[in-house]
Amino acid sequence: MNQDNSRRQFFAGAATAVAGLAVSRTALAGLPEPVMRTSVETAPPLIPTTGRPYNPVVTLNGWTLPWRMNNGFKEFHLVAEPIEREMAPGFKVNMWGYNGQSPGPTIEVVEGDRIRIFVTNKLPEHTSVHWHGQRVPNGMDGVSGINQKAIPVGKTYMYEFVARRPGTFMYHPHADEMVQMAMGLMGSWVTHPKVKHPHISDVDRDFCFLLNSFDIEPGTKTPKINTMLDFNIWSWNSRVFPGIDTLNVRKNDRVRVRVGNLTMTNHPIHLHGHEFLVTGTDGGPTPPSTRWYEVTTDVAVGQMRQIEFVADEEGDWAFHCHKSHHTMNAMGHTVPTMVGVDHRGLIKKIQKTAPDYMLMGERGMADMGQMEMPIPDNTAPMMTGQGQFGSVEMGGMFSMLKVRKDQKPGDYSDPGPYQHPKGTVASEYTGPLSEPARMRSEIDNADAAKTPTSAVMNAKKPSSHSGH
Ligand SMILES: [Cu+2]
Repeated sequence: MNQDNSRRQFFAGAATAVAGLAVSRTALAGLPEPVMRTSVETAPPLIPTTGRPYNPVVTLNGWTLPWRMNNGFKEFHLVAEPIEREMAPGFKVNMWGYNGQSPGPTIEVVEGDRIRIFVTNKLPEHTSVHWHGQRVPNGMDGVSGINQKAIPVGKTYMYEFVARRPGTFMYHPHADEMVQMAMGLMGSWVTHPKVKHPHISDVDRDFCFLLNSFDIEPGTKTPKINTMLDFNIWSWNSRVFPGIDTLNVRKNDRVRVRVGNLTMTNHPIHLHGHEFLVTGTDGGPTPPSTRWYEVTTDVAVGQMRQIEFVADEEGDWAFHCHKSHHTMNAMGHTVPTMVGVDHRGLIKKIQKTAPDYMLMGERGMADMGQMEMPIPDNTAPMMTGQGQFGSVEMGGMFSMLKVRKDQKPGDYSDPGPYQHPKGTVASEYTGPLSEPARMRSEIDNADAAKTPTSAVMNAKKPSSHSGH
């Protein structure tokens, strides 16, 4: 991300909105001007200049919504509207979002803050907002039909409540919910502690993002809204690898990552190179006596998790969902398993009638990450990304934690690929090779002595994959 430029534009925009409103008493009584942002770059932390102080979070490929103070209320203005989100370079999707983006901007407040949120509906149908996980008066909970009337098209509703407990939360519609979430309508919410909390540590870097998913036919631009389970695009904040920014930190930083899951399946989130503690869940900060170290934490549907660790190992560490089909982009599930099948001879016959036919899969699918496969326009390749040693063969819910000793405090820019110290990279062994003794004796002892070893290796696995 272009840190300086992004910071300058962002604060210029925020300052204009706030200054414009401060000039007139009548303006203060009215609706706050909505702050919009269309960039997919990770915005620098929004340092609070009004209200109670706190240490801001950084939203991956997102931003925090500026507010205005009005007679003791912290006022925000969300606008629900159709938007276009670039999920990865060259892959643009029609979504529904808030204030120019899907997900909407992160809302950051402090425990005890009195909150007023104006929600303007510019969608083609009614909506509502549910403040997932928070303690609110029942009529502010946002379930249309039960807690409030749905917000009609073109209308603005007002929500008012006190941010009663610190933690990681989410917001999303609770009206035609399946469709509106399938279109990307959602956002993160962080309530910071008012005073030092015994179970909330001070951290040097605090990241947050939502897990979300879409069903987008390759070559098309609009998610299928009636999909229940069979999604094919697995994203963090409506971005897929290599479109997800990396988490860039300074060596020995204490790092917190807040993750919320608004997909329809669970995601085991896995970090390489470090052990972490789950320091918070949907219910708020966890008591230290209940914590244990892990390298993978499962985030179930509708849940939030906060993980914390000290980034004391330098390098580029993979950080991803451990469901292997969630680190791929759209593919056809009807691709048969061809591992171990010898196609030689067959391909020439097929190419006589279909000259473009490419053979894949008989040696695994890594070829797909390396070949320039012809794919429809506006599609993220299934397995993609280039690292300093070649193809990464990933997609979807994949990023990296980049730990550098010379990353400056407060600098979130990408330091580039890690420069490994000499002799610390796995490399080819070129010494003498001896015959494996065990294999030799097994073959000598059995009748299999007559069987060629190649036949033993030539197993074919039938495929009948469907669903997840
Ligand atoms: Cu997953």
